[in-house]
Amino acid sequence: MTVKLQMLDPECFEYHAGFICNSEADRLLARFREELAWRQDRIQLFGRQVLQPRLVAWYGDPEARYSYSGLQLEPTLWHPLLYELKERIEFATGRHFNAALANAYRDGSDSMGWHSDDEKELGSEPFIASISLGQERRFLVRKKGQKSFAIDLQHGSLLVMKGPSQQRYQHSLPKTRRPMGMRVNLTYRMIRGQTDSDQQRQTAE
Ligand SMILES: O=C(O)CCC(=O)C(=O)O
Repeated sequence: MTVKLQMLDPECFEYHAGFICNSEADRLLARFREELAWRQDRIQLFGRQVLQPRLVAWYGDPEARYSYSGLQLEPTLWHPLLYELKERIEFATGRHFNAALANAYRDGSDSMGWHSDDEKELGSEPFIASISLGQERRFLVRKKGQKSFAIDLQHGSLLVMKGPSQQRYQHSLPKTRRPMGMRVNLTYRMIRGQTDSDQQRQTAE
């Protein structure tokens, strides 16, 4: 079921189709798929080491270290086009970002499981700007413990997750048996440095 966009909780989500026009989105997709430092990491899942079902790349300012699913990501310095796009999203949203997680879904068997972006480095109400390039894929959202709804993320679109979205909702990008081409997703984020009290707590643990 595709969501009627007015169903989206406006405190938590905004969807902007055509944030990037088609011809430019085509050009960006071609550059990013060739030029980003893609890697496929192994993660721990139910006690087993498995390959993540997608490629990832982590870019940002030198202090923007991020850990999720047991991985510690050290940022690669900004690719100029990724930085240019960051400035454009900052201008449009009035928010600042110091890092971007890029995901590449090579075909319908690549996916992202249910999760919230609730790592402590993101703060309690992260503002995440997510650009989709290439193959349209179905993005599922559910309020924790409730039925999910779907948004079809179009080439060149911008999805914003903000406010209490990561406390109230989980999201995923499921596998599909339908033939699918490559999709590149760029999620711009603000990584907050550790506070002195975080560091003291960790030292004490
Ligand atoms: O590919 C997508 O749109 C989902 C990305 C995502 O859930 C994430 O990076 O946390």
